[in-house]
Amino acid sequence: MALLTKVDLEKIDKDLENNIKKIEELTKMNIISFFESIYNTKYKKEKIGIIPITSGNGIIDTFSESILYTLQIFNMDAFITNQTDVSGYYEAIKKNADIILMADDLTYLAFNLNNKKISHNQQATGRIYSEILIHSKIKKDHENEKEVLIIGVGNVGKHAIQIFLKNDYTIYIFDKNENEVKKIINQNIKIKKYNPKLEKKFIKIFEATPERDTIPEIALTSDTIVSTPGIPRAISKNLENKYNIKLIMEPLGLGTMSMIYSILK
Ligand code: 2YH
Repeated sequence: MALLTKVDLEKIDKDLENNIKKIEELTKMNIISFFESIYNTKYKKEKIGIIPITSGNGIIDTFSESILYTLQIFNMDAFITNQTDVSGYYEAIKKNADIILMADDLTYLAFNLNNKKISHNQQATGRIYSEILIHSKIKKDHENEKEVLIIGVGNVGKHAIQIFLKNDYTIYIFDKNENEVKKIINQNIKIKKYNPKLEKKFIKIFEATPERDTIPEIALTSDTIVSTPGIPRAISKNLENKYNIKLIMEPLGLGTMSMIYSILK
């Protein structure tokens, strides 16, 4: 799994602002209503404690600060603990946190101490980036509006598959792990192996891989929406501009908001 770096988070303010604007344009919904409607929850001034974690590769410079920035953009009451790890947890509870957020190298979680709901970043990320595609209002009457190409069927992509299945999509999957692809296509008739030779175009593409430039040109049209939490960049700048792609791509904030809304009341 890719570990975020300071460089990925460098432009979190601009990234977040641009992506929120694009999501609002695509879904015709205000961003907060969008999160509320997906999870059927509301933020009611819960206090959120962010705990820096030193284990494994240690503290990522600006990780906790980027989370705090995101929560503040959404007018949430949040703080970063002065202490790290177990002492940070203790501090968060003592400061009356309702929700805690913390991440090591494998897991980024949100836990609501009041209702015991817990969220894993991979699941919440898979969910939000697929919901964006599902709720995007497509201008023209496309026959393949209920088809999606999913590139990368790791932990995030697998969650996306479940969301698209629930919404009755036909799902084309691609992953360099052929065995995994075989296993998944056998699970449901609505999941098919993507074959680039068929020259099939997609209006909706979901990407979650740790690789660069994974989106094939052959799948693109001038109406394609690409939704990707993937780091590094799933589509080259060149292809993005050539097809005027509507691109939702942001390293941390949208996944974090998805985690929070999933554990609220
Ligand atoms: O970036 C990560 C992992 N890839 C898990 C995220 C799941 N999508 N972890 C961040 C580690 C943060 C560090 N321990 C800190 O600064 O607290």
